Order: sequence, then C-alpha cells, then structure tokens
Amino acid sequence: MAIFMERVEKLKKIGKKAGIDAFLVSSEKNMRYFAGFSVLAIERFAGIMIPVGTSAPIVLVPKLEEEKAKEYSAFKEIRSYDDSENPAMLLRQVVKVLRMEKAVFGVEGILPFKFYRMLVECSPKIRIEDASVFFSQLRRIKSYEELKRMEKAASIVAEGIKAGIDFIKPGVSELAISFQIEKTIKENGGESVPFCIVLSGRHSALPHGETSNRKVREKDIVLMDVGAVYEGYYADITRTVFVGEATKMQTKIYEIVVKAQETAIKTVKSSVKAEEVDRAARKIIEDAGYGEYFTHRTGHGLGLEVHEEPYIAAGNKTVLKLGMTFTIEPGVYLAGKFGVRVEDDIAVSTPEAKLLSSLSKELLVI
Ligand SMILES: [Mn+2]
Repeated sequence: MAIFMERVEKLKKIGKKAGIDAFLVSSEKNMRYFAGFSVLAIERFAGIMIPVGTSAPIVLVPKLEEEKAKEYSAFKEIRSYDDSENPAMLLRQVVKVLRMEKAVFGVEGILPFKFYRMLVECSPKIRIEDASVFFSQLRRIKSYEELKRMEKAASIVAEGIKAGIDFIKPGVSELAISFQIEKTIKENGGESVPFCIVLSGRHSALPHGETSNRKVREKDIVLMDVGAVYEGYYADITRTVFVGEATKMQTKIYEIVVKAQETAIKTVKSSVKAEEVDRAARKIIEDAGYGEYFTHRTGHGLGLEVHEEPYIAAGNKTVLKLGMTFTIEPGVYLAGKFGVRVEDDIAVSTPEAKLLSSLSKELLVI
C-alpha cells in the first residue's frame, strides 16, 4: 500500500506546482496505478478524487463495485451510488464536502465526455484542465517491481511465440498458430492476450494486418506480433520467421531490420532523446535504400498500457531516463510481397539498455 501513497504524494506535488487543486482519475489504468484497484468506468461512473491539499483521496464507485473497492483500494474513503441514483449527485456532494466548488481539476484526456460534463455541472466556477502529461510523467518511470512484472510478461510472451514457431508448418492457418500462442501464454500465467497477430505470406506486408484463415504455404514468411499482460503490465514482442526457405531478398531485408533494431537498442541510454533512437533505426534502413518502406515510428512506451509515453518517434525530444520502458520495432513492408518486423521490449538502464525479453533474432527457417 505504501507504493500507492507514494505515487499519490508525487502527484500532489506536481499538482501544487501546476496550480491544480484536485485530480479526478477515472481510467482503469490510472485507477490501478494510483489506488491499486480498478473498475472499468465506461457506462457507470467511477473515479478517484485526489485533492492536492491534505484531504484523503475519495473513491467513487457504483454500488456493485463497492466490495471490490473495500478489498483492494489503497484508499479507504469509499462512496458509492446504486443504479437508482444519479452519480452526478454523488460527485456534486463530494465536490461540496471537499470545498472544491471553485477548484481547478486535473483530469485525463481520455475522460469520457459524459463524466466531464458531470464534473462541469457540479459548480459554475469549476475549471477543468487536461492533466494527462502529469500522469504519464509518473507512469513512464518504472519502479523495480514494475520492471520485474514487465520482464515476467516478456518471458511469457516469448514462450508463446516459441510455441507458435513450433506449430508453424505448411497447411496450418494463421488463426491456429495464433491460438497456440495465446494458449501457451495463458498456461504460463499471462492474464490476457489483447492481441496476437499472425500474418503469413503477403499479409505480412500489412503492419497491423488481421489474422485470418489463410493457411501457411511453403516459402511463406510468418510475422507474429503478440501482446500479453502479467499482473497488469504489458509485453509486446514481434518475430518474423521463414517457412521452407528465405529468398535472397528476404534474407537481405531481415538482416537490415535486425541491424536497425540492434543499432537503435545500442543508442538507448539516459540523456539521449527519444527521436535519436528512432533516427538510429531509420538511418540503417534508409542507408540500405528502404527508408520509404519503414512506415511507422520505431517504438512506443509500454507499461500498464500497450501504447504510452515515451514514443520513440521522429520529433519526440523527450529525454530518456532510467526506468523508462518501450519497444524497439523497426520494420520494412514491401506491399504485395512481404514484410519483416522485429520487436523487443527494453528498459533504459546503465551502462546499457536492458532487454526485458530474450528471444533469438537469428534468421529462422522452419
Ligand atoms: Mn508494439
């Protein structure tokens, strides 16, 4: 529980500096991060009101989530409403109790509009600001415990991809391979597999193609991009393998992508800018003449969410710091032919970046 108090204290400090009087956190991920429990607030309102002053955070939940909140929430001031009541009234009460009728509230950019409106309507003098940047400022630096979970998530995804590779042969479908991966991940303790993309043959040229009934054929390329969650934390790994043989062209592209990925990983250290890591990967692919076929950023932050800060992209001047975690996943996609992507999860560490996942990148012909 100490960890949640610590996070809330840090948030309060940031809020004070930024002129925010209270935060309202309503997303599943931020509730989990700041209070140790979460409910999915899409239809029914739920949230945690975190005053920047001395008052304790107040947890607001629908009645049916009250017991869960009592058991898991780090904060014990819990208020609930039942389905016959209007949550707007409860929110208004809480604003009144906290004397926040003229307050500046910091909310998430993704706060549902209907919840935003409930807050606006609490009092005519309330001001609401997007505090997303403050939440991510805290969340993007991972603690030792968070890193351990992410490593575990990565090792589970690696097991899944290995099982997928073992299963690949001509005649099996992308969906069947995907099922093997997903099954193995769950057998190994992965709590969910939000995506498990398997693309074969020319499908592999679609960076986010859809897994289909297409059956793998001799001389196909197979790309697997898998994300799974362990104790709330994501891993996201991609491997590309070859069936029967890899043509000269495929081998060449594969080697370029791996070189781009490894070069980018080597540039990662604290004080380097996110855009420099992107540049390092991109330069290798551009110099090889395939720049126009690397159509996305080099990576994205990873943690409680699969895409979060810091984004490893051109123009992102965020300075990397110890404990930041993100993917490095360059790719080359030749439309109508094939695509190659190789993705690993890494943490900014010292003296060099730490790979959270360990899965071979040797060119593999099955
Ligand atoms: Mn990814």
